[in-house]
Amino acid sequence: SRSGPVMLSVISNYAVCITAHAITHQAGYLAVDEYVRSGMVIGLGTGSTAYFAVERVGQLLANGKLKDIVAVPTSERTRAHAAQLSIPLATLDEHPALDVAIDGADTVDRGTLALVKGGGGALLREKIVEVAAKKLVVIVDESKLSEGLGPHFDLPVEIIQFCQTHIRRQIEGLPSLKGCKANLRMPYVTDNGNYIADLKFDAPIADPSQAAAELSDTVGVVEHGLFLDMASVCIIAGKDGVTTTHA
Ligand code: ABF
Repeated sequence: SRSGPVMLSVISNYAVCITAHAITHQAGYLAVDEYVRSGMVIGLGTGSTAYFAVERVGQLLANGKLKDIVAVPTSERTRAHAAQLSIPLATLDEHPALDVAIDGADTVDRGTLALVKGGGGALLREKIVEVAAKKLVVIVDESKLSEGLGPHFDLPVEIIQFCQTHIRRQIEGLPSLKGCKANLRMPYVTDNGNYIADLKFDAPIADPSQAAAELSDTVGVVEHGLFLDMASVCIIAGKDGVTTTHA
């Protein structure tokens, strides 16, 4: 019968999920334990790894080990999670300078800690919050590490809805992105009411700084998921434990 192998595959996928969950949990908790102190203004990231950092802040506030924290969330999802844990929330309008921000990533370049972010669709709020932080602590599992950026995970770019096909064609024609395919993420609208184009590459982006500049100069692009020269620390959860790399 076919049920045996199917069942085995379900069980082994479940085991992989549990393992990934357990290791990213450690990275999220460690980031808070190492880098968040009472009295800080902190940025809270988005995604399944950042979820654990939010959870840890909530725990430490509840048991009194952290006090006087103010948090700026990077998405409506994170805002709701933090509010549920009674974490005091604010915006950059009230607190324009953050002590630290903690967030996940879709790709981390091993050599430079340059990041691709935005798989979760929150890249614009993540970037505006995280550039305001003195320190950006990135938390990932080891599957996110790569040599260079591009083929490992499609590069998300937030674009306006108006003339989205034209904007995607403009992006595909940028000199530093030649050969990429800008696919519209459907159905998806960001917290800011925009669309996401996911850029697919066959080879690593040769010059990420140039690509970032060309994307930023494209009319209709709101923000892109290249986070260059931003991460100070990367906490990496692997099957043999958690390691920390500094930029
Ligand atoms: C955020 O969540 C994003 O920038 C990134 O797209 C995503 C990573 O999610 P996960 O930790 O669930 O893989 O950090």
